Amino acid sequence: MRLSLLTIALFSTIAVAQAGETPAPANAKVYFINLKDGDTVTSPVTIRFGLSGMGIAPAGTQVADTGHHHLIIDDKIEGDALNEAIPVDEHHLHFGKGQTEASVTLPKGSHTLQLVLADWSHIPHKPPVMSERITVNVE
Ligand SMILES: [Cu+2]
Repeated sequence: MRLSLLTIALFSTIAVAQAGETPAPANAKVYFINLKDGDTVTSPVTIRFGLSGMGIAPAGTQVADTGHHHLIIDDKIEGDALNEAIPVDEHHLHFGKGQTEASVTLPKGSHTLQLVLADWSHIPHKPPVMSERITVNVE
């Protein structure tokens, strides 16, 4: 009993220590190069990811001041989620090969888009490096 409690405590400590601890330079900035809030687009839409103050490294490669892009569609990453690996689903696209643009298929209608850089293990940096969340209309 005592042993298992200790094990749980140890694992929790490790999890907390690893979460969202990769530092980002204060001047780091991620942004949409070719889209702005209110744009009307057709699907598939080519989205170009801008990054300044940091570099790109593929997922799994741990290098200081780098990360890989994530496109968040119709969702947001906030609160505790900022300390956890970004999920992998249709609302959270990972560009773990180091891609800086993508052709993305979106259903017709209004959608929010946000870029989030995350570290080698898909966890946002500290402080988080996120673009503004824009709304586009897909025709
Ligand atoms: Cu990722």
